Amino acid sequence: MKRKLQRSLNGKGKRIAIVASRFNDFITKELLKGCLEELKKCGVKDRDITVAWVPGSFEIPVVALRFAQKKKVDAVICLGAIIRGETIHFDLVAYAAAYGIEEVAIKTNKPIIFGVLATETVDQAYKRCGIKGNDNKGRDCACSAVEMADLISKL
Ligand code: INI
Repeated sequence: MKRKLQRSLNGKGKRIAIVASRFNDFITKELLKGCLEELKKCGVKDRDITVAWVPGSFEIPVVALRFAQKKKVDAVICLGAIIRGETIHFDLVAYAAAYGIEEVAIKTNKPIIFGVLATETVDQAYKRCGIKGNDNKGRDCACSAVEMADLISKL
């Protein structure tokens, strides 16, 4: 199932923070690359983009919260890659990241975009970050951030 992206996104003047996880950075660097390219296509200026790296997806929410609390940030994009191993660690990190990120959005009333992949295999992650095929979740996240920042500013 493919998500429908809104056409004619205008990110001019929108200030975007990105929190990216270093764990599995062979995937997250690709997500970030796609995200930055798409933000620029939407008209977001380099000077309005801040990127912070964290050790793993578990650490994303606390940094997302710090960014979301800043007046000068209109949306936060969270990028991570959680790939199932042999233990339940995968589930714990995936749930903590997902619920933590959602909590930041609700508490701060800011768009916090969920770009944390949770896949069974490395191959599945390749297919979602543009290494295999054309899908890149980072690109989708850029569009969602611009769309949501615009929507929230109008409500
Ligand atoms: N962090 C990830 O982002 N992806 C993973 O696949 C992963 N696994 O599998 O362990 C992972 N773990 C690290 C975790 O996010 C924290 O950085 C660590 O537990 C320290 O708090």
